[in-house]
Amino acid sequence: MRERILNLLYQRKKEYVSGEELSQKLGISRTAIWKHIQALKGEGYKINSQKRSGYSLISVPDLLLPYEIKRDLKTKILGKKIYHFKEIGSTNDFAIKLARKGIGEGAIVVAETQAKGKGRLGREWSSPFGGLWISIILRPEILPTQAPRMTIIAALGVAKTIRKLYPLDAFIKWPNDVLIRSKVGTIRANGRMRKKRSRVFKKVCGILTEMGAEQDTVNYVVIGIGVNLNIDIKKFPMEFRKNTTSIEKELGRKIDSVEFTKRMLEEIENFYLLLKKRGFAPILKEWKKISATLGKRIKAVSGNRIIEGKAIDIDSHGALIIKTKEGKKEKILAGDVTLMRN
Ligand code: BT5
Repeated sequence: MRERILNLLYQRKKEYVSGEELSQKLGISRTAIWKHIQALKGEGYKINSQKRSGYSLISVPDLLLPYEIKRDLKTKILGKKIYHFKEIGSTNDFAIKLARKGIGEGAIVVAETQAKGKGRLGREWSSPFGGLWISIILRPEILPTQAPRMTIIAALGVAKTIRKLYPLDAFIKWPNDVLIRSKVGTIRANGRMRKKRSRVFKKVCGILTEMGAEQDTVNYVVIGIGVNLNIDIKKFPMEFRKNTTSIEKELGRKIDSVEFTKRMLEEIENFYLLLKKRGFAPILKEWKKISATLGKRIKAVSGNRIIEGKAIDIDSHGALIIKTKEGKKEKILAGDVTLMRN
């Protein structure tokens, strides 16, 4: 009901809509309307009330509220159910609980900040206010070994969203990072500082895919996506600040987080539907076009294996193929990759 009231006010933003009209259109009493309006104000919506004229929506809070994400969202699956938190431990942990309880695919969990954001292998994910910390629950018909495909779909969705919405060069670093190559860097040449196209790639997004599976069946996949949107880099710990960026930092202005979230969900869903319809090959083709890994000299750490060489391909499971100096081809399904200077 609250969503419907908001939508009516939103359609005539800054005008007044009478309590009478709302009550008639929605089939509830004027007192009930008033109560919902109070609740919306409590959530941060600025709504003017005037006895004679009714209600007028002045502004919406700068939060990733479900009503805002759902408005005009063009997805069939993703975001049908949205759980929103001002603060949570980890959106992935909450999403896993929901998935185990049997929630349908497409539900999402989003938080303004996470106290215990998780990276891979028990690492911490810094999640200050201003970022997008979101988990998507899916139930794909894939083999457990094909789960890396879901990370690739999410990374593609994020990178495409950044490229479509802003004049930024977003790339994907295998397996789970989205990086931005700063357009301009300053270098010292012949004793003078000069502006140059930078070769530096910085992390703007990380993805953590977790799944519940039995033998050959995947019960659920939770794709956790963290994107640094409107974040001042100084909010990040010193240890990884140098290699980290945010959309705000790259653009030099704040962006509309709700718009980003909607477009990102749409992009990810498109790739998910493409996977269901046409398999992994077209996804891989898209991925390769914006890979920051392929063709590069890299150092990969996977479990206790350390492999140096040139990243030459991704196979149909999403595994990275590396050609070593000795000409041997090695394959890794999961791990950390460092890009070396070519
Ligand atoms: C990742 O791990 O990149 C996966 C991050 C997934 C975060 C999302 S947010 C929503 C959902 N809920 C969760 O609890 N998690 C997911 P990994 O590749 O292991 O990278 C972790 C490393 O990235 C850390 O050790 C830091 O060096 C660095 N890091 C931490 N926070 C960062 C940030 N906000 N931006 C860029 N780098 C960060």
